[in-house]
Amino acid sequence: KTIDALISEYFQTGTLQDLPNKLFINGEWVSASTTKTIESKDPGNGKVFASVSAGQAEDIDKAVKAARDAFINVWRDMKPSKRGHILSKAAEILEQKADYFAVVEALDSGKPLDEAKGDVASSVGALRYYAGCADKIQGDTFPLGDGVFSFSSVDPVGVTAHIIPWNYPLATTLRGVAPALAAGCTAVVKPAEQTSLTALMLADVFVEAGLPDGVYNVITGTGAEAGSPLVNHPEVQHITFTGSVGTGTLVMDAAAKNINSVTLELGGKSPIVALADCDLEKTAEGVLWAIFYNAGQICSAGSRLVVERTIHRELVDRIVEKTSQLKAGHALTNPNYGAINSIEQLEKIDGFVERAKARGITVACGGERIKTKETENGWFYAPTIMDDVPMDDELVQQEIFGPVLTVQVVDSLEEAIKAANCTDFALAAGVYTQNISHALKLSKSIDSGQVTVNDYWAGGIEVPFGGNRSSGIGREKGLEALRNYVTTKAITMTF
Ligand code: TXE
Repeated sequence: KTIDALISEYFQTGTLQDLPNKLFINGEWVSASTTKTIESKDPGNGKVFASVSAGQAEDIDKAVKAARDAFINVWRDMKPSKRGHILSKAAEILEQKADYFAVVEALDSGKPLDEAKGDVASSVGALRYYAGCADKIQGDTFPLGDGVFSFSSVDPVGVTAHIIPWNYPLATTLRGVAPALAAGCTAVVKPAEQTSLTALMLADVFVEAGLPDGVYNVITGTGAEAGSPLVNHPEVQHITFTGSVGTGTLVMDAAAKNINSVTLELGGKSPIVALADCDLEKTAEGVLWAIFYNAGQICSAGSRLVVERTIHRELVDRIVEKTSQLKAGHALTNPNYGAINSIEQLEKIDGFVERAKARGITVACGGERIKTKETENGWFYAPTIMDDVPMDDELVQQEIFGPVLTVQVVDSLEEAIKAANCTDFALAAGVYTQNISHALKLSKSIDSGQVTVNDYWAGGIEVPFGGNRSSGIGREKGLEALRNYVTTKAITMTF
């Protein structure tokens, strides 16, 4: 079906044909052990358009056992270049089905269709990148002198669990699953209950690509009923989790009980430092998209602007001016500004802003839900800028996970560094300056997993991604991600 046919089917019927609603275990679509289901709601109008199964501990157990068998019997020992070939094939198939995936992703998450297309393209990119890595994971030799030969074998860890959030459902799934599979591990995925469809649809892509049964399994369900049994399962060897700090703590606790490794990609409150000598236009444009892309529902969104006083007024005015270009609407009408994923998240954002207003904090723009003809009864929040906020305010300290930019005004480079590092989070940061020494100084001094200079979203699958402190543990993307899924065995022989 063409993209236009899919869109008109949705607007005429309120759903799409053939959306998956079963669990995918051991290469087969199977019913869950209960008849309970979870509704998928369209954030653009609040209506239910699909439903998925509420998987239970029993289903998780079946999926983990299938993944364990597939690991031991097929995938672990398959020639790595063949594993890579299957992943390449999956990339090709996903690319052919990109429009279908983008439409479903946009509907499920509320993000504009073009943003969803970008997510599918980056997911294809992740599959291709790690397909190429499959036969390049190799060991070392160690010098022990005459009569001894010592070398290492780098082996897959086993069954890996992937707990996925709702803001980048497909892209986060493949960001973890692609390197895991390339390394020779098998996977059990638990998507977010709000956005389960594309992880399920991916199963058909893998089947068509020739992935052996049991290598990729998907159990939809709630965090408590499906996520918790998965991360607590004794046969799981590594957990890759993206989500909130609170749930991340529970995941790490579960991993500790089984002595498992974890990759935790948690929240952020990432600063963008704008120095007096920055290119104001480029900075305003960079900040606009750093906070308002995906309506701010990005762990690494640039949610705090740390700006030197001499340019504060002009820069904020320019960003405010630019927010008038953002037009909210239903994801499938392809606006340039999308919805908030759930009513709960919308209320959370509203709560932060209303409390700040009550404390007397200046609202430079936005500060309310959007209710227009285009947004019907959907969950939309206006692009919001809260100006000149004190360092200890909750707007500075806590992750809002929505389209709210918090501005902090500083008087020197030293103050800017202090302001940038003033939260418990340390995920990402941006720097806007024309002075290379200042750019280097800030890049080194800001505590974060990544810093970009003069273009907030520069980067790609090649670049390691992750945070420090409350923002998490470990890195995804790049060659570093492969380390999450392997263990080193040292073999020493005497002769
Ligand atoms: O997150 P949860 P929620 C932040 C953001 C947001 C807040 C709450 O600030 O407002 O978290 O969102 C699964 N064992 N981020 O409630 O609970 C759950 O089913 C195992 C930032 O959605 O962390 C889902 O699949 N799994 C983030 C996933 O964890 C459990 C993206 C994330 O849900 C579980 C999303 C349990 N006990 C939210 N409980 C980012 N870093 O990008 C829940 N889950």
